[in-house]
Amino acid sequence: MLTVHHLNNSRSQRVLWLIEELGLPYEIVRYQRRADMRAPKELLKIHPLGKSPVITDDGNTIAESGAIVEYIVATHGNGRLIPPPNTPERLRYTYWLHYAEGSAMPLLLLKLLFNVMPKRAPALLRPLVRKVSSQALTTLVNPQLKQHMSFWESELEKSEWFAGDELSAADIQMSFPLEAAAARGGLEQGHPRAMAFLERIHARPAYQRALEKGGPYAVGQ
Ligand SMILES: N[C@@H](CCC(=O)N[C@@H](CS)C(=O)NCC(=O)O)C(=O)O
Repeated sequence: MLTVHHLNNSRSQRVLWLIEELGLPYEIVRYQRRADMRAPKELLKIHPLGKSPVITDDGNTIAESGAIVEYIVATHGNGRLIPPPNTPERLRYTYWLHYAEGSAMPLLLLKLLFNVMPKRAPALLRPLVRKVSSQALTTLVNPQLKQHMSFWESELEKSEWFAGDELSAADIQMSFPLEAAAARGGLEQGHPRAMAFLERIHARPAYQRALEKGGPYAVGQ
């Protein structure tokens, strides 16, 4: 039985959505974030890094959302949510599947960190930390994030979904960076296609069922 070890308000929401799109049977084991937003220690019993998502299935334990998406689509997908091999769509699919966590999320995490650091710094150091963070945001993070968001916008101009005209698991993987960018990256300014993408996915019955199962979800807030 496919089991999702689900941390509330986290990337594992994406895995629930994928499984709901495929209509597969599964069970959820729930974990609550601690007050400091870290995962509870019990997740370490499932995988040495103690992060979410992680799934278990048929004696396998699989962590890292891209690897989980690949595994579920290959093992249980029956050819669904993945473009046929040796097509331009398949190449785009592979690219976005890796890009989401490899390139987009590190930038969005830096944005979150530099925004939070001044608030968490000891009072005496706060002005200095604020200055350093603000400089890092202005010179390093924000310009790159802007470039990435324009890239998403231009790709969504080519086709409605990231890998072509059909929804694929790459869109499910890309949903988290787009949701994070809408919450804290300024996506709503000048990226109508990316915002329409979010509206389209939020309207999907499988997305809504996954939300009901996963519980409150507020990426980046
Ligand atoms: N690149 C990993 C990131 C995993 C990750 O950082 N997960 C977060 C939840 S969104 C987590 O477990 N945070 C709690 C913690 O680090 O203690 C993936 O996509 O699976």
